[in-house]
Amino acid sequence: MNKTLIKPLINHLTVSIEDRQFFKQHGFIKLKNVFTNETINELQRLIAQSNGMKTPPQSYSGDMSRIGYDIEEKVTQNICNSDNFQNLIKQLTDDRGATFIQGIGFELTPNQTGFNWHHDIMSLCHVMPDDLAYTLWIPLDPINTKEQHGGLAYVSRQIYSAQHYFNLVYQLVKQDKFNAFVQTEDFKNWNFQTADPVENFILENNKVEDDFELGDALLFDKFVWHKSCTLKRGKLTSRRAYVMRFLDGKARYSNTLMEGTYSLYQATSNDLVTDVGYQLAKFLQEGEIISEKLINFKEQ
Ligand SMILES: O=C(O)CCC(=O)C(=O)O
Repeated sequence: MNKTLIKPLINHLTVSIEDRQFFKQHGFIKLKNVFTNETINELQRLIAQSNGMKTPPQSYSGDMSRIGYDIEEKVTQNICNSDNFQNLIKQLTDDRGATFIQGIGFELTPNQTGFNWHHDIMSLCHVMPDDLAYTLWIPLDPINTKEQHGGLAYVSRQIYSAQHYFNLVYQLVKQDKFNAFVQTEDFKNWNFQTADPVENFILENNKVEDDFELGDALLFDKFVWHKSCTLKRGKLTSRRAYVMRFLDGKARYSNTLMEGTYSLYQATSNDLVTDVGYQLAKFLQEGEIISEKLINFKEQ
């Protein structure tokens, strides 16, 4: 086939030194015009047709109409394998690159608040606490902060980072009497995923909320606090987003943190929504550099 007829899924983007510096300092970056219209159409189709998209469990603190884990198809693989995409991620990670682990779909309808301030320890608990992992949030409807909102709000990790939670949970799950402790009321009252009132106050006062056109995306690392913004009533009948989670090219696997975090979650009577950690465990030992073992584990 004539190669010039194949349309790229991802536009070619060059990231400036200032952008790289910004991402390192703040932990997030808005990427303009990354995806072509064809890719956005494919992703809209993917989440509309996915059997995985369903009403979220009651136990979710968020008010979201549909959510689905492990939503991946050819389009996801094509994005990950695209030279332009790999090049973009390399530019933002000092050449380390990143390994894809999971695709998730979200849909918010008018007046729904989505998820409160949180960090993604549940989704990104497979790596050592200090090692990096990323979320690429791809809105599938335009976000206009002067009209309906419905996007994401986030806070620079220079102002308030979630890093200490990853360390705290890692220390907790390594303690001898950890299993007994998580059965106590002291533990059950501890919320390790969402912000407490003081944190809420700080996060609300320092939040950034951007507009997004179709094709734009937000990349943020695992230490960035973020929340959904309520979709106000207006012409959009819902706001959809496709989320891709990645582990940094130098991130080391942690079975201890993964199993420990899953058991903390279950100790608070929640069912696991995904077993991606157990799937990774089939290929990896504690401390191994994930990208050296798995180029893309969903293709293994
Ligand atoms: O799309 C949303 O509103 C939620 C996304 C989110 O919180 C996440 O990907 O962690």
